[in-house]
Amino acid sequence: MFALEIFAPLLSLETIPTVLLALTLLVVVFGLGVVLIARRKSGSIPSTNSVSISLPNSPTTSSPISHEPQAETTELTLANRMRSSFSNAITSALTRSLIDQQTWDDLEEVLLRADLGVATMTKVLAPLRELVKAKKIVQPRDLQIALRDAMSSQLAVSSRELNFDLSLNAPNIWLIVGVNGVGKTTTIGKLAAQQGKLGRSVLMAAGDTFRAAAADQLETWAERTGAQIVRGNEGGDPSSVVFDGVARATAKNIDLVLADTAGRLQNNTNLMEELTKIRRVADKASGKVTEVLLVIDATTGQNGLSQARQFAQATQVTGVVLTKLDGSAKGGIVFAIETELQIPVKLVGLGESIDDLVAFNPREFVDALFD
Ligand SMILES: Nc1nc2c(ncn2[C@@H]2O[C@H](COP(=O)(O)OP(=O)(O)OP(=O)(O)O)[C@@H](O)[C@H]2O)c(=O)[nH]1
Ligand SMILES: [Mg+2]
Repeated sequence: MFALEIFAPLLSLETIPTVLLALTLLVVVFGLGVVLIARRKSGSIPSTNSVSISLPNSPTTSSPISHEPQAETTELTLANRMRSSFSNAITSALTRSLIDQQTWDDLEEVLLRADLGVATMTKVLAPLRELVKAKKIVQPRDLQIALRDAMSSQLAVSSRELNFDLSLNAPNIWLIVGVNGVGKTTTIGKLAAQQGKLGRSVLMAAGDTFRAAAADQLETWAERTGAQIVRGNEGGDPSSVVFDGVARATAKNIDLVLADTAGRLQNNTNLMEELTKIRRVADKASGKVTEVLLVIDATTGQNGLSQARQFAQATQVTGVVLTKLDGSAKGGIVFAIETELQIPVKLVGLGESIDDLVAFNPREFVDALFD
C-alpha cells in the first residue's frame, strides 16, 4: 500500500513506456547473471574424467587378469612407476663433507639393500676406491656422479631385442619360464597384445598343465588379445601341449607361439628336467624356439640370480623379463644377472594391466634409481 502511494503518481501515460523499458533491461541483466553463475559452478565440479594420479602398486589386491577401466595413471615410465628409495639412501650416505671408511661402509650397505649382490657391488666400487685413493675424486658429490656412471656401464649388453626370425617359414616359439607366481602368464598376455599390435598372429600354448585354472587364466588372456590357444588335459604332459600348439600354429600359418609353463623351483631337479624336455620337444616341432624368456620378480632379491643360473642351464635362457618393478625400490638384480650371467634383461613389468610391459632401457633405469 505504502509503495503504491509513492509510485502511483509516477505511473502516468507518458511514463509507462519508460517503465516497461526499465523492466525489460532488468530481466535481461538478471538472466545474464544466472547464466554466468551456472557456468562458474559447473567448472568447479570435478568432472568424471579428470586426471587422477594413481600408481598401480598393489599387486595382491586386484585380480591377475582384471582389466577394468581404470583411473588415468601416470605415464608408463620406470621413473614414474618405480618407488626408488635408492637415491635418498645414496644421498644420505654421501652427506658428510669427506669420503672416509664410513662412506664406503654406507655405500656398500645401500648397494646390497638394492639387491646388487656382493660380486657386482665389489666390481662397481673397486675402480671408485682407486680414484679416491689417487685423489682424483675428493668430493662426495663427485663420487655420486662416478657411481652412477659405473653402474650404467655395467649394463652394456649388446642387444635387448626380442628375437623374431622373419626368415622362418614356420612359427617362432617363445618359451616363458620361471618360478611360481612371478608373472609368467600375465607376461604372455601382455606380450600377445604387443606382438598383435606389430601385426603378428599369436597362438598361446597352455603348457602349465598342473592346474586347470592356469589354462583358464591363459584362455582369458587369449580372448582379450584375440590370440588362439591350445590347451591340454589337467596333469597332462606339458611338452605335448607345446608340440600340439606349434603344430596348430604351423597349420594355420600363425607367426608366433607363446608357450606358458608351470612355475617351478630352480632346485627341483625333476621339474627342471621337465623344462629341458619341453624345450627339446618345442625345437623338434615344426617351428623354432627363438626366445626363452625367464620371468623374475624384481622383489625376489638375490634368489633371482640363483633362479637365472639354474633356468639358464636347463633351457638356454635368452632374456629376462623383470616383473613387479612398479612400487619396488629394488631391481639391483638386473646388474647381477647381466654382469655375472650375461643374460640381457629385455622387458620390464610395471603393473598388472595389459599395457604394463616395456622394453628395458638401462639409462632410464639408472636414472630412475638415482633421481
Ligand atoms: N604389480 C605387478 N604385478 C604383476 C606384474 N606381473 C604380474 N603381476 C601379478 O603377479 C601375480 C602372478 O601373476 P601370474 O601371471 O599368474 O604369475 P605366474 O608366474 O604365471 O604364476 P604361476 O603360474 O602360478 O607360477 C598376478 O597377481 C599378476 O597380476 C607386474 O609387472 N607388476
Ligand atoms: Mg602361470
